[in-house]
Amino acid sequence: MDEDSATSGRKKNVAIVKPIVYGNVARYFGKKREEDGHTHSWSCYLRPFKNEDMSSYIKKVQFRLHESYPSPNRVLTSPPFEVHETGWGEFEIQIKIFFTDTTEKPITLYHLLRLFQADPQVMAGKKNIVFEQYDEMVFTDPTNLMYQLLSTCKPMIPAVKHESSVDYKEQEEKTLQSIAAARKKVKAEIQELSDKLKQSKETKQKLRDELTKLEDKGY
Ligand code: SLL
Repeated sequence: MDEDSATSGRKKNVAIVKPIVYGNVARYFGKKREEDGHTHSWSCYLRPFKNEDMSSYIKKVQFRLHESYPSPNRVLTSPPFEVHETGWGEFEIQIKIFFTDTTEKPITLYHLLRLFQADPQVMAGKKNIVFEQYDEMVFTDPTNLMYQLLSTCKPMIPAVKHESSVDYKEQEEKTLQSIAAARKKVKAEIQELSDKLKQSKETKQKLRDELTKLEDKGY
C-alpha cells in the first residue's frame, strides 16, 4: 500500500484551486410575449475561468430554478453546464456541483438571475446583459481519485469562446490595489496604537515613581 492510500485515501496537505465563473446572460424580447407574458430569454451557466474540460471531475451540475418553472431542477451531466430559458422575472438560482468522486462534498453556489439593467441599449433589447462572478473551488486534502482527476484535467477542444462584460485582468489589479491600500491603513493604525500604548506605559511608570516617592516621604 502506498503512503497516500494509507492516509484514508486522501492527499494530505494539498489544496487544488479551480477558478470558475458563474452567472447569466439575458436579452429583452423588445416586448412582452402574448402567450405566456415572458419578456426575456436568458441562460445561466457555470464554466471554468480558464479553458478546461471540467467533465473529468464534475459528475453533474444542478440548477434549481424558481418554482414557477416546469421541472425547476435542471441537471446537466456534461459541459456546457448551462440552462437556457425564457421568463419575466428575476430570482435566485441555486447551482449545486456534484463531483465524480462522491465522497467529495458537493459545492453549492447561489446566483441572482438578472434580467434588467438601466442601459438604453439593454432596455431596447439591442444588447445582452451579462451578470457573472468569478470564484474559486478549493479542494483541500482531496481524495486520491479527485487529486488525480483535478491535476490531469484537459483543455476543451475547440476552446469555447464566451461573451463577457467583465475585464478580469482589471478586476484583479483593482483588488490587489485595494488589498495593498488596506494593508497600509492597518499598518498605520497598528503604529498609532502601539505609540499610544508606549505613551501610556511611560505615564504609568511616571505615576508609579511619584507614588513611590510620596510613600518614601511617609504619606
Ligand atoms: C418576482 N420573485 O416576482 C420573483 C419571481 C419568477 C420568474 C420570479 C416565469 C416562468 C414561467 C418566470 O419568469 N418566473 O412562467 O414559466 O419577480
